[in-house]
Amino acid sequence: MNDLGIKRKILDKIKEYDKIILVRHTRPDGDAVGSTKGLQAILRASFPEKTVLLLNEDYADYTAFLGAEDAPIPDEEYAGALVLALDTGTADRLSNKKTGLAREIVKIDHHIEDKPYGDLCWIEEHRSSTCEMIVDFYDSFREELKLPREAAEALFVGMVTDSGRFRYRETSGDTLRMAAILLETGIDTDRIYAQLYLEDFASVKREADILRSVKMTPNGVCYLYISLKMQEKYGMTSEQASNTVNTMDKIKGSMIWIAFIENKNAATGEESIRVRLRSRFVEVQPLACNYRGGGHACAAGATVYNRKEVRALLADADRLLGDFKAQNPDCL
Ligand SMILES: [Mn+2]
Repeated sequence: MNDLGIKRKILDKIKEYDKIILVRHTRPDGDAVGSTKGLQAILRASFPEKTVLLLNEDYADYTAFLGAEDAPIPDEEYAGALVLALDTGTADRLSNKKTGLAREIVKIDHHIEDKPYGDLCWIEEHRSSTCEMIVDFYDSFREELKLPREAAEALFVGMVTDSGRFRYRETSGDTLRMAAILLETGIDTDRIYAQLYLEDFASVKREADILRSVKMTPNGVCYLYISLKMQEKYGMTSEQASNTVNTMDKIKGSMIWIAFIENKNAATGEESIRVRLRSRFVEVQPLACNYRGGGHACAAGATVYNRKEVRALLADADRLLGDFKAQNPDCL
């Protein structure tokens, strides 16, 4: 299953360069931050003579405990650098618009490939997280690479969050073997889980309020519509608004659940509706692709622009779930 060839090529490429820049996708999640932070710490420990920078344009509050990223560098300093782009399916989702200035780009990712980019690509769609791939990369070259505890901590964050605490179907024997390597460095998982999953009293109350507005289509698709007004009323960040999708993951018979989040671009004023699709058993990625999106089989994202499109997407999801249930009467 492991493709040692491509990993070897990537390690050789890293060795060729004095300057390496790590980038990931916009609106970063635990895997995007964890994989870049983790690989940065591995490379810094293993090749202290190299400059290894983590440069992106946005960040996420809930992974702030992993530490800050690096200060921007002048454009001309990209010219001789190698960019490692992690956890980012398409180039337009990169959170560093200078990436194209670099001499070469290596892509390491586990999203379903749609629009290829990069000079060298290591893509394994079945992987539960990019962090899992980075641990595998370390494990393949233990003689040449070091895994400091801070790297293990960051990588564990990505593995835990992208696999839904090792619950999603992509969680394999390899996933747990890679997690074991991280645990063996002595990371404090109690502290990590506390950082990731404890909520303020106010947000627990807010969640209860929001759950009251969940609706269900005839075939059982649950959905939430989080307007800009609601976000303002509850003082939600767009990250918190996005995460409301997870409140619907425990409803029997509702194998597809969707959050619609109204969004206004601060710079352009352009309004859009961000769609987060989640599912069990039935695949929602093709549906997301029909609405300017993509992602994973059971966790995908899309964008729509008005209520009419919201209704159309819901009707498609409802039909998809209806068909699935007709063929799989045993699924809950
Ligand atoms: Mn990921």
